[in-house]
Amino acid sequence: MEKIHDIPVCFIIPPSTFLADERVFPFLGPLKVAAELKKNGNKVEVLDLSGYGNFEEIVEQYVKETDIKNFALTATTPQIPAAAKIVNKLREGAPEGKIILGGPHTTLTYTGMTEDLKAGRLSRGTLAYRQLEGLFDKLVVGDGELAIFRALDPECKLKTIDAGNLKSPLFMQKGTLENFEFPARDLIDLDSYHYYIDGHRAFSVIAQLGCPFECGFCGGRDSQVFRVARSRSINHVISEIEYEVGKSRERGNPYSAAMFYDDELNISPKNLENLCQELILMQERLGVEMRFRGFVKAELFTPTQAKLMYDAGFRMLLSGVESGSDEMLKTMKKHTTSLINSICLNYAKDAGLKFKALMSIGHPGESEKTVRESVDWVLKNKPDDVDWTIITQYPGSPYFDKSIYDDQEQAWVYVETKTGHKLWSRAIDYTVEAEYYKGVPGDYTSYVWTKYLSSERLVELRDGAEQVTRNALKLPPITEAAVLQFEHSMGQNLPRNILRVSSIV
Ligand code: B12
Repeated sequence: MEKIHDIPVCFIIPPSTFLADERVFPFLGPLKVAAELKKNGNKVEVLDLSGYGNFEEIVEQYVKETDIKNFALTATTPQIPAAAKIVNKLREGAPEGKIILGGPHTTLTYTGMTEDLKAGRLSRGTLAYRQLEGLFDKLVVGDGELAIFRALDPECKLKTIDAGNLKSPLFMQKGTLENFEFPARDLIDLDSYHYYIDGHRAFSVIAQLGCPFECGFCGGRDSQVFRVARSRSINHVISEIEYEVGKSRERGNPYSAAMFYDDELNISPKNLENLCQELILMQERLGVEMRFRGFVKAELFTPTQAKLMYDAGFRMLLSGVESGSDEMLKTMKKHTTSLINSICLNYAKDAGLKFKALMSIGHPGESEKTVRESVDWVLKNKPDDVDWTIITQYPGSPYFDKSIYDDQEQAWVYVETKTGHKLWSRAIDYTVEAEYYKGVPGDYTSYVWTKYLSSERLVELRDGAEQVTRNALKLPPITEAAVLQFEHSMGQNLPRNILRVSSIV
């Protein structure tokens, strides 16, 4: 019988055509899973389709040329339509192949389904997960590092491999994260990704998984894999950064900055302190001054953290201010107030750190008045940068999972139990509609509405808020960034920049 290490696997990263620029930072999740297979001796390839408009043609040609029969896809919710198109091409070209899906959409719709089962109802999570069951041979929920071996095992007859909860032997328990490989960034064309922090070339890293908070709009609040904060030792994080800086120097395109994608860097203040101290020592060792960027939770932020972060090389912090209305902050369960957010911003500024306020509108009960309060917060507190978004109900978020169908409105409605505020959202077929989230500036659509604000009015208010605040802060208007499309003509060999073959075969 075929041993698992004899099974070659091609990971496929679907494009995110709704984003203005898809080559900013790569997806680390599938690269972590690929790294485990590589270590096991499997032949591993990665087809990174980020930025390719003609991705279906690429898949078609790839399947013709390769002898690989097992495909492992990753997807967030808005990538599912592209993933579904890829599956069609794989089924046509390699009908005997096994197609596995992992990543946030699988994990979060499965959690939604589990919540539905507990509540004895049939709801949106279940419907979305059932669609995936129809499309894929295997679905991996949660951490893929161990679960991929189960998914590839010919003996395993399960459709769903659940590694998303603490009880699963496939869940990476706290204290074990150091046992796993760094993401196999060498399997993609890393140098085609570009981001600069303070003029320093940057890559992305995730030091800590999970966030214990309960924000209504955030995916995974009922999912242990997203909710349980799991840190790895600071030494392990530092080793990953040093390793990537070293590799980038070898490639002649050195990094001297890193973007931390932890949900919140200061969930454990002690960890943040250690991280900053070790970052300082690492820069001495490497003989380079580096820059860092990351997210903080306002109510946990202190002047000591601000100073240490500055000393370590952080220059810009991002924080989910979300709203200037205390009523909205309470409704979305943010555990902050507009005053707490102002204090956080001032701590950052006093330490010399720039502050980017992430604002969102379209929460349950949002009105002209609450949006005005948000605009006023920005005008009064003068962050260095600001981002305005309209809330989307993504699977796995309480706004999504706890919605019920409103026959009168013919839409899903979420009711916040304490304030009684409501948020409606249009039903979406996740396998075909990616356009419901627009990442391209100037091209927004709102799929939510409140008692006081229609979808159209939310779009007007978002655009207005962005214009007024950016003018006042003297920030340039957000224009559509140059859209990078990596075209590929049929009849040519696959360009080597999208396909890297692991040396271990
Ligand atoms: C970094 C990040 C981004 C970055 C970079 C994205 C990128 N190219 O990597 C940016 C800023 C661009 C971004 C954008 C968006 N993001 Co984002 N992002 C994140 C964040 C903070 C970290 C992702 C990460 O690196 N995680 C660590 C890795 C190790 O975990 P992982 O990717 O989940 O992979 C593990 C498992 O899922 C699984 N797995 C993954 N793929 C596969 C494949 C196989 C075959 C297997 C077996 C297993 C497997 O194994 C992996 C290892 O354990 C997460 C939140 C989080 N903490 O995870 C949100 C998150 C993924 N983003 C989210 C959202 C909503 C978005 C946007 C739609 C937001 C927006 N409004 O713009 C866009 C869309 C992006 C897209 N292309 O689809 C949601 C997804 C919700 C959903 N229902 O899909 C998340 C979960 C945040 C949240 N809690 O709500 N994001």
